Amino acid sequence: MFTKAITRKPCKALIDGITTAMFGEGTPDYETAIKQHDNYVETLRSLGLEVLDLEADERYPDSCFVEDPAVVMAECAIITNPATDSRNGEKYEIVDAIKKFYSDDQIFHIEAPGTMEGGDVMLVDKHFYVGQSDRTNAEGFRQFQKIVSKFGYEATAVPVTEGLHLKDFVIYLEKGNMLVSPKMDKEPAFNGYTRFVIEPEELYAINSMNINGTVLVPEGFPKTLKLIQDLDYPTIVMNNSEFAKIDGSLTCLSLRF
Ligand code: CIR
Repeated sequence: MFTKAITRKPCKALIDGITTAMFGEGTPDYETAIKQHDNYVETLRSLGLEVLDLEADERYPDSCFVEDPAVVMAECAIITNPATDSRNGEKYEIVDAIKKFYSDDQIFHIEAPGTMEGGDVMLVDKHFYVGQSDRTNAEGFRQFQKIVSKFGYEATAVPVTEGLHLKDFVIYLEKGNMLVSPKMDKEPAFNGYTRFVIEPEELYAINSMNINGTVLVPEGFPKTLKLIQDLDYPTIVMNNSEFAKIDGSLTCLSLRF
């Protein structure tokens, strides 16, 4: 059960966020992004989470994607080392929020030359799957594994070759079910799970998000929505269009614990 979340309001500099346009063309509209973000925060609250919604930080265009500079779990929080110059400083700005919920001896850091972003980290029960991507390297994984093993977690590295982060291509929906890209479907690490392959035109909907049994699904992907509903999950459809324009998905917008 999640009881808390941390989010950060989008800043006006959002229009300069990093993008490969893998999920859509165009520049985000700030006012619409604010509305979508407010709705996101309210939706988490409606599902029972206490949400700490941090102030916008104009120095970091991508800073609303708080999932990346930290990884949180019941026992500890790990401040990551974001790989791009424009995002690396976000790791200093998330610490104060993390300190509201974790004591100093529960906070760990990924240090250079290790890099890591939380979008590459997926937890399934007590097992972390960690994408090896342009943003998370082998040294980042090595340090992460060492930290989480102290708390009884396993960690497995998974290559990410299709785009930004692991959780753009595989997501765990609980109850043994995973949404996967056609390529991730072939990843041996996920053989033991019930996998549902999402076709390329609905790829963005892989990053749906289970919050205490209800699945938030991005708007505009009817096949994936039906699939999730047919699996008997209650769903809430979320318009995330402005974040999609800069490669942002639903999970990126919060840290949940
Ligand atoms: C970036 O490229 O870093 C941002 N524009 C998008 C980050 C998305 N984060 C995530 O999936 N966890």
